[in-house]
Amino acid sequence: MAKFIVLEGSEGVGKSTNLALIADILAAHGDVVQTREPGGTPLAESIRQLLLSKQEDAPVPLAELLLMFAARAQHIEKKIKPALAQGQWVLCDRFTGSTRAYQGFGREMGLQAIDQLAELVHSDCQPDLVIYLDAPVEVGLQRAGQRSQPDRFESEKLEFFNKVRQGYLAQAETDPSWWVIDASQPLAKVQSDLRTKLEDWL
Ligand code: Z5A
Repeated sequence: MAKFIVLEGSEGVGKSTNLALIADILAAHGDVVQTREPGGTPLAESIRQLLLSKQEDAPVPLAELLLMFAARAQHIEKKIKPALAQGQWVLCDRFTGSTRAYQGFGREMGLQAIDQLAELVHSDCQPDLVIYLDAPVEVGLQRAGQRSQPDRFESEKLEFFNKVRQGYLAQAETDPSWWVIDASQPLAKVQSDLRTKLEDWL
């Protein structure tokens, strides 16, 4: 049966790069819908623009959190659930694990409100597997560093991304549906680790 798989990790660790490999592996097992958060539907992509763009009236942390879940509610109802109902695999770049890491830990909002929103928005739609690409923050930032115009999140300081990583590691430690892949390794090794684990799991 097709499942809901999420790829997580902080800035520049290689999510986009490895999404293609995972989609290829899954394609041998059925149709794959590749998507991302925030985003994935026209409305949710518009919310993504609001969240990522640098503007004078930047969202305060609570507005940022609520916008993440507004986009997610739309994405789940319009795209994720219909795909799963049709027996398609859903492969999503980021999900609520990002919210716990970025808003819960990075913005220091804690997990209580996030867990309540997650319960409200998707208690009936949880990832079957979360693949977390882990690397020291400096490695990801260096890889992503080539970008000429960093967005609002990419403009955060090292300290913020270190808290985000702690948030990810805390989730991976306590949730058995999470895998940790060492993304600081050369790409060929990251991809062979991913392939081996995923093919075993499938
Ligand atoms: N956000 C949030 O705060 N709360 C939420 O609930 C959600 C999101 C859902 C948008 O995410 C922002 O939204 C995100 C968190 C926030 N901001 N940040 N930071 P995004 O996914 O669009 O943005 P991103 O994380 O910045 O994606 P990214 O920078 O594109 O990173 P990536 O996809 O993980 O990396 P990549 O593009 O695949 O790789 C970067 C470079 O490294 C590239 O040149 C690769 O060729 C290279 N690379 C990849 N792997 C390797 C290895 N192993 N060795 C050497 N080089 C490598």
